[in-house]
Amino acid sequence: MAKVFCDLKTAHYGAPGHPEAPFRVRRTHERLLAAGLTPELPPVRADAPDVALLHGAGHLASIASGTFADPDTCAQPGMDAIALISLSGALSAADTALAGDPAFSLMRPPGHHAGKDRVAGFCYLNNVALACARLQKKKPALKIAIVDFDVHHGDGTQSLVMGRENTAFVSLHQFPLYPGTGRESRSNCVNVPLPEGTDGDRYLLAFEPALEAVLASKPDLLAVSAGFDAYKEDPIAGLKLDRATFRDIGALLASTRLPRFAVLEGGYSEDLPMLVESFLDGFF
Ligand code: Q9C
Ligand code: ZN
Repeated sequence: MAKVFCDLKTAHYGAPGHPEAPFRVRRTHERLLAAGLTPELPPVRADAPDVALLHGAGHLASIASGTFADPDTCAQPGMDAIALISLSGALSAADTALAGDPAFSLMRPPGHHAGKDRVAGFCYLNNVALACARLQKKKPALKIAIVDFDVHHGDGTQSLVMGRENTAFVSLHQFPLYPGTGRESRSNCVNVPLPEGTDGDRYLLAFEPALEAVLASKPDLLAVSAGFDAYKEDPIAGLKLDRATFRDIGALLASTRLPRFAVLEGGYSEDLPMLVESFLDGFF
């Protein structure tokens, strides 16, 4: 049985007018319920040792105290606890995938811009990279391919997995766009920069070989950074995917028949709930 993990306790934070807003999880949760998916609380509770697998010793404390400087990423009281709950969803989804069921973490904040000692681009802890590191701590031989279809380059994830054994990373993203990296591939990291205006058909033409490229490493499991900001109506980016393309992306990932989990990254349009539903339609 496919599983969705969600904890609405984390849905309240945010600064007025900020795109990474509570409606994203609240309304998507409602929509998935209506579609017959029943989100569960994450059974795994993330804590400091899970973070220390990849982040620096002072990272959680700097999230708590808000002593980081990123104009896009809010400092809020209790942000360390909120980020840990979001991480819990990713850890639970990863465990579920390893046990054989596809899973999705419907949580915020997102994670793929977070680096070792770096909060950035609405991200505090790198949920996907940490979930993979934790799986590989339990099973060192486990080969993982991370697929990032958020419209922004997964720079934090790339920085944390570059050269890492048993891990391959592929990111498709609008380029140039924030964060400005990801123009070329290097080592175990495949980057597919796409021009502004790229539509769903052209996106899928790029997605299939990109997926093939990381499948060449013969992964045992897929970890997916699922951002929905490549959507044509997204307020902060310029690709032109429609809802059907997100179903196709999910179906292509599912067609690998590999154990798999996905974690919500970006996606800021009012249509996010239906985009997530379409993606899960293909992915589960
Ligand atoms: N200061 C995610 O989608 N925009 N993050 C910067 C120039 C930052 C997006 C604009 C966008 C971050 C997870
Ligand atoms: Zn994004």
